[in-house]
Amino acid sequence: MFNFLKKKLKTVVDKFSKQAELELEKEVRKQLAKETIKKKTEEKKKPTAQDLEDEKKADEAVGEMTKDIKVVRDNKDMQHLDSAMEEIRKELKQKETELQKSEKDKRKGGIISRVTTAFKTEEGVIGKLRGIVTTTTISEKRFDELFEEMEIVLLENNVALEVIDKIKDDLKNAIVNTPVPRGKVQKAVTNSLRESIEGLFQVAGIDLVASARGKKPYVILFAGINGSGKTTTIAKLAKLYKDNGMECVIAAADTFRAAAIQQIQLHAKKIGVPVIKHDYGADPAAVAYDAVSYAKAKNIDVVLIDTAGRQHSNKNLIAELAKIARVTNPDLKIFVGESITGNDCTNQAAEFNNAIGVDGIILAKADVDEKGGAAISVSYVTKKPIIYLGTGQDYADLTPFNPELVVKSLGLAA
Ligand SMILES: Nc1nc2c(ncn2[C@@H]2O[C@H](COP(=O)(O)OP(=O)(O)OP(=O)(O)O)[C@@H](O)[C@H]2O)c(=O)[nH]1
Ligand SMILES: [Mg+2]
Repeated sequence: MFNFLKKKLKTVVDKFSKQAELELEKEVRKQLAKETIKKKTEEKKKPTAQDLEDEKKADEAVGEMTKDIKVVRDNKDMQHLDSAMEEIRKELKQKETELQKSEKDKRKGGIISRVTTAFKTEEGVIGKLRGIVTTTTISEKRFDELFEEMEIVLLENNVALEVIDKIKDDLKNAIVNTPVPRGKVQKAVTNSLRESIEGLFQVAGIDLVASARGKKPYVILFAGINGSGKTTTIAKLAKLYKDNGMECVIAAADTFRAAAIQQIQLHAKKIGVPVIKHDYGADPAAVAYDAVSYAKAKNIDVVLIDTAGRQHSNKNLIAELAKIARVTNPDLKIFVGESITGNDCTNQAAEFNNAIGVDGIILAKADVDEKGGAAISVSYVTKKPIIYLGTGQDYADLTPFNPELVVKSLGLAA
């Protein structure tokens, strides 16, 4: 899962970071240039011949010392800035002592004070440089332009719009509103993406086995559009409960699709769990009700209600689903979505949630989903947890969902 998105994301993050880095560099240079011009205009006043001679000597003395500052100005990190400051301080002390020894005339004070002033000016410049280097950020306008490509990658991979907005806001906060040292943009971008994506899964998860131990019978209703993976997921869960020493009964409440009852019976036989069924065309609510009664009578732990696939837009079929829920009063309503359908899956989950109130989501066919947009988005959009990912057609192909899995699969782990 996420293979395609992972690859694309890496390329776009690299490119974004490089461009943002250049942008930052440009911005710092612009500000430094402004600073230099300001300094030059401040310095200009009419010098006397004496001044000129003193200035020349002072310049020579300062020249050496300011070499480091120039390097810093060009492109150095803060560590270099600090060591340059230290060096210059030491050199100034030395120069002062030298000059005090060699210059015996009245101008001595003049030259020394010029060196000191020159140094102070440079120290002031360094202070400003420090300010510029540590507080410069790229402009919001340029950020928006640079983010466009990332936005396209996220859209192409079925990430929902509101999720893209959140990722963008978080990233803007991390590199526009917060100064990032040069050379550290890529790290800042990766960290921001990781935290932003982790933040998409703030709803509490559901442990299906532990929850079912807390109530008997524990009734779970499964819903979703046609072919999303409901029946297969129910079979996987029946096996999971059995493996955990719990008894299940399956309600064959898809009385609509041809062969649906045979399909679930076949699974049930393989796993060794009973099925409650009526004829095709029967009221699915009655089938589900019978399954719950059977579980109560036989002291069975869990009732799994299989339902026919339906579109959220089909009012009659949604009303039928609501009736099943009314009659059986399930402990959990699970939306089973098809991961590969991306944004459609996210929208359907939201619609089913509006229509019948969903407690959790299982995303089937995650094994064939190279993009993963639904897994990234659906929980944030619906505020419901993803409980499991269906990762194949075997009963064991059910992977508990956790956000670290997403972050790791996207190559964003810390
Ligand atoms: N690769 C893969 N295939 C799956 C997964 N889950 C289900 N399938 C396949 O998807 C197809 C449809 O699965 P079903 O379980 O019948 O889906 P359904 O939602 O019950 O379908 P309807 O009852 O017709 O609405 C079957 O061929 C399954 O084997 C999964 O996690 N991975
Ligand atoms: Mg089915």
